[in-house]
Amino acid sequence: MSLLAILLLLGVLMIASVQGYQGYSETVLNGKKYFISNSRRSVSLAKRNARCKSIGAYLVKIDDPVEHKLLVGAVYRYKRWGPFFTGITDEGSEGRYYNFNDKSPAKYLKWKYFQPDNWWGKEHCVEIWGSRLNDLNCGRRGRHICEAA
Ligand SMILES: [Ca+2]
Ligand SMILES: [Ca+2]
Repeated sequence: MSLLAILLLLGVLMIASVQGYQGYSETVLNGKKYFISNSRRSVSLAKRNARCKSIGAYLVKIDDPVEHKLLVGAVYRYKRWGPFFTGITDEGSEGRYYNFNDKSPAKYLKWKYFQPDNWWGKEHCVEIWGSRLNDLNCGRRGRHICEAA
């Protein structure tokens, strides 16, 4: 391989590494864009949503069984450690789940068995866990999923 070819290849690799919305991996489901955060830093629910907004999105809402299934598939294909936070929460209204971004009631909640359990009274965020949902502590380290606005 010539030096020029190597330099070209390096250039392509560098471009590839900076692509993808500042720390997110993009995936298109049913014609709509979703973004999974590459980082597992611990941030607040509000900060997660703010990060989504910075790329023209919001923390994911799950509206129906179809969207639920598509997201479960996307998380499965991602093949990295979670947890994977959604925008669903019951913060400030225990047991009444709503979407953080617009405060609308959560429409579709397919819980894992024995969930939500509000463990130690401290679980107010919702993650995709396997093929279902679980409530967990909002301050946990983890990724989050944004949905294009
Ligand atoms: Ca709770
Ligand atoms: Ca739980």
